[in-house]
Amino acid sequence: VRHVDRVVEGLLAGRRRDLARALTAVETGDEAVVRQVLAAVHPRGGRAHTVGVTGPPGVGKSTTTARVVAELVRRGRRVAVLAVDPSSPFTGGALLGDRLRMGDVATHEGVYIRSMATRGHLGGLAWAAPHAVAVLDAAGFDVVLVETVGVGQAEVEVASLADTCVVVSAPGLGDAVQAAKAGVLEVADVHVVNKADTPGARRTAQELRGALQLRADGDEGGWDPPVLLVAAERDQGTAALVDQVEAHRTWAEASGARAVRRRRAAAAQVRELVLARLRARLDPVGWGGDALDQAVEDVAARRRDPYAVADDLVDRLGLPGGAAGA
Ligand SMILES: Nc1nc2c(ncn2[C@@H]2O[C@H](COP(=O)(O)OP(=O)(O)OP(=O)(O)O)[C@@H](O)[C@H]2O)c(=O)[nH]1
Ligand SMILES: [Mg+2]
Repeated sequence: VRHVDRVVEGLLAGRRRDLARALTAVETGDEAVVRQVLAAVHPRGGRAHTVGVTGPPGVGKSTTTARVVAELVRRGRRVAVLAVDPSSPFTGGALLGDRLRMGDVATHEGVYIRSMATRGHLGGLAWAAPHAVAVLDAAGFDVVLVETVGVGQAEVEVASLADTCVVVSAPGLGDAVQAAKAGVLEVADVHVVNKADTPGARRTAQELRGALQLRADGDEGGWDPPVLLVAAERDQGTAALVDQVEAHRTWAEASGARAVRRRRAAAAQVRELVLARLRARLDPVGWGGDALDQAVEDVAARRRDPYAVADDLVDRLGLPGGAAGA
């Protein structure tokens, strides 16, 4: 597709309109377009520091992100924000809300803010978000912040794909126990207990430190995730937060932890694409259609056993080595 080349050229040259087009392409475009964009941006990426910001709904992720952006701008960085909204198929409302929260900083020329809806898109969040990050990375931003609501496995996965992951909680809202349930404690490199201006914040931080201590044995070695009290609305604790985010970056780069994490992210992406291709090859043999329906009937009616049916379906793919995965 020829116009994709022009779009990629434009985004590499720093044209915002083309950046927006490329993001729309990887978010909603067909596979041929996504491939073309990725082929162009992937080799040019890897320089940006990607930072995940996650946590339960309403804890202050967007407010905190806005403060972090402002502080990074003060430090001379070019910053992109990808606000992933898992609940709404329409980006309009979320985008407007986040823009408002971002305030003046949203209009700074070194800042780019983009919301991304996830529901209703083929492949979902885990598939589209890394592509969008790759585009922003190639566009030359120093830092790419990805805000996701840490409620589901997919969101946690996206957060864990970042170089540095900030997990936000707040007293009453995402306390330590809730966070542990959602599986977000493990992915945190920096913990923020936001709304430090409200009662209970200190205790929430204490509980969190206690919960972390229980898990501390046999951790990554060398990085001890700090628990920071922040009052994002009053812009208190924000500079300390940015200090820790940058300290984690320095540590991860020097220790090799970043390389390990990026390799893991690459593995997850490749694995997902391979599985998607295998699924696509099942389609012509009636995967999800006649052949599968028939197989399910046979198993349910006890005419055949599930292993025999699975072997049979995989056999029809004609992969070398056959189906029996023994
Ligand atoms: N008291 C207090 N309220 C805060 C603070 N930071 C954010 N809030 C409020 O908490 C509410 C949620 O803030 P957001 O930044 O939208 O939180 P969020 O985590 O991004 O929310 P979702 O994206 O909807 O999950 C808003 O009403 C904010 O004004 C803070 O430091 N102190
Ligand atoms: Mg938000």
